[in-house]
Amino acid sequence: MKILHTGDLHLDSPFSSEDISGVEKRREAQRKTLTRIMSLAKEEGCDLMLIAGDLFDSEYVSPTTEKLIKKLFAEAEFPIVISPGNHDPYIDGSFYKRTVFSDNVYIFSSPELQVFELDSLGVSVYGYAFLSASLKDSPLMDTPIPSDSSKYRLLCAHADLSSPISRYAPLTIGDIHRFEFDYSALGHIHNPTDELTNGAQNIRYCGFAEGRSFDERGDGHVLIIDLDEKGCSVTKKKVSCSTYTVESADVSDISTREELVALIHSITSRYEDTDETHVRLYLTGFASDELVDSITSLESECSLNNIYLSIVDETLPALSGTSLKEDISLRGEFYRALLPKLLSDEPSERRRAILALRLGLLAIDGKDLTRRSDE
Ligand SMILES: [Mn+2]
Repeated sequence: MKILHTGDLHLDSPFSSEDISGVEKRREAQRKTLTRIMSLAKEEGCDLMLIAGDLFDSEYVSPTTEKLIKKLFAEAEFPIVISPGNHDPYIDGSFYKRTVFSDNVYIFSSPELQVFELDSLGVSVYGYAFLSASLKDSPLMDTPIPSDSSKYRLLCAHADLSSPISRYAPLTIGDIHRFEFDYSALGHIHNPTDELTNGAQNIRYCGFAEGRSFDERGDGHVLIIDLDEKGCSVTKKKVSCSTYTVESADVSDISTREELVALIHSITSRYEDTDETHVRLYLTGFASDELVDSITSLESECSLNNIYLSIVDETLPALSGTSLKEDISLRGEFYRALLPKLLSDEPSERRRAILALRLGLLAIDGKDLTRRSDE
């Protein structure tokens, strides 16, 4: 049998770093990704879909999203099992509780282990629901293991395997092995690693399907599971509409705005043929004040149709290098005092120190600081 495993879509996320039109665009992309997922399940001939929590980002679900989900779920010719997570708990007034879904939709509603017996598929799907933003006990911990059955035994759960004291359903690998699930479809960790599941092929986090920020970089996927008596094989399928990516460039050899524009274009052009891409570009090295002043205006100028560019200025003042190090005046003393922080591994500390150096040098030179107040 074939299963599509997804979760952590966080539909209707706030996208608070975007402007109003940007927010609606990103939410639309999330809906498009869900539509792609449903089409993929059909194309792949999936018998079952498992949604391992955080389908929604919060209690708030927009009317557009509600309508789309009801339609997509009703059109699906396979059962859909949902286990509500910490972002979309099963509570009074929630979309899950107040909506009348088509008969193929099964939603867990208890923090204790429940089961949906899908006899026509020969499958028992175990799971549970978050009833609030946390679920402190492992729902598998004190629960008797189900007696033998000829059916496939699956788990669909929003759970945190990373810590036994997590507030987000702290299951352990041992818990899962004890139940001898043929496949465990997990949600909650958006960038999963193999260590979390001890590399087990049949215990998987789906990861994010559509990135929402620079913390979720690269393509988003769902998992397609082929399950038979011998075991399961898992394939990742790309479904995301847009991606987030991080680049950096040293500008030390650049002296004019035109050269900087050319450098930025050489980076963004790598993404010209991709879907919508959000590029965060860190500029490093040494830059003159004039070059630094031009950076803000470059963001929109260098953003192409499908590329949204944000530039983070991490450059050091061009004068600083060796000349400041050996400067015997207050300028040199100021630079040397800041140097440990300028070289800090902590990005926020480094950024603050760079800003302090720029402003400090301007102040020492008796220059006007107000034109830089936007920083
Ligand atoms: Mn999540």
